[in-house]
Amino acid sequence: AAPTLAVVGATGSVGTVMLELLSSRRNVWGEIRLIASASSAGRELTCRGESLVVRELTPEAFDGVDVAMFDVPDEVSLEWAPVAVARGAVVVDNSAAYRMEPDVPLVVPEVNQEVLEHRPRGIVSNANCTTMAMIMAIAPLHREYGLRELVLASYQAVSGAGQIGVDVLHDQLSKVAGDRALGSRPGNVRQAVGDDLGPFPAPLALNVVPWSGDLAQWGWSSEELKMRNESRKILGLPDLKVSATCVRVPVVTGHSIAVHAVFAAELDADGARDVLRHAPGVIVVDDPEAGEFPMPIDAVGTDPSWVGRIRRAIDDPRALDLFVTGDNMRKGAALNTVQIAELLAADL
Ligand code: 11C
Repeated sequence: AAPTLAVVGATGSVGTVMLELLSSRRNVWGEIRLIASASSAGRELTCRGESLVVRELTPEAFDGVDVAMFDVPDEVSLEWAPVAVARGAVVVDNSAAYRMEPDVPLVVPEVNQEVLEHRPRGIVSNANCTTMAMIMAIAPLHREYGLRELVLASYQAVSGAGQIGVDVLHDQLSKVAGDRALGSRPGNVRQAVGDDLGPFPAPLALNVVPWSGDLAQWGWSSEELKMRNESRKILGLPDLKVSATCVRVPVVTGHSIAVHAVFAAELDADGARDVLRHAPGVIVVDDPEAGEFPMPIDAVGTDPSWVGRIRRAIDDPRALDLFVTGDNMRKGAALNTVQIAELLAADL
């Protein structure tokens, strides 16, 4: 019989994209079971053209489930992924809860699909959305030239912080629209936006905020450490040097990353462009004279990582600078989770 899939967190914004993907991709599933917290249970959602009633998250909800995709807060995954496993499911978890556990594979199918085989805890992790967009471009370059170091700056969309982030940005934009005095004197944007900043430490409208996630250690944010630690794990390079500065920008969906990558071998931009053109899940958009760059307004709603501005560093023949944009809700979250679930289904 075709395998049963559970979607845990089905009513959230990533859950919504998961249902869209399941409705449009090759249909490998038998039953699809939607699960959410008690407050969302009973809601009806459409998947594969069928209306499905959301079930409450209980141990019994996992009975008969082969694969369970989780998009819930870290603490909910910590509590419930082992429950799903105990009931017989393999869990694909999009939270940060298990990513760095040595006995949990952190899988990006185009990059390290082979690690999926070894999952002694029955849990597979999905990478952070900022890491994901970048790693799709860097992994093929690493295979060709041998990666030594990454210096990264992210430009992250507000949807990374959930629907609340999107709502807050739109509210702020409507408060600042039309007032041409705003942004030319200190404090006047803060005043126009008011105190309700949602999940962000400062206004996003007419601004950029060099902070994403929580304070981790030594002044680094959790998002910056995720980019470092997850890149090391996915690429199998435990000593890779990574410095990231994570920045939130007034974009709804589409995380971008400016990358300075240093390699063991000398390289040139044309060779790198050629490597990237042949890489799965990557699209090269690199014609500045024609105004063609990777940008969130174009990448949103698409599957690949868009890569452009590909240049060899002027001062180092072993270093490359490039710009990457990817839809943080799709490949950055829902799509990669669905891809892993499909690989598991094929192996059942
Ligand atoms: C953001 N990347 O843009 C974060 C959201 O570890 O999965 C995802 C956090 C995570 O705010």
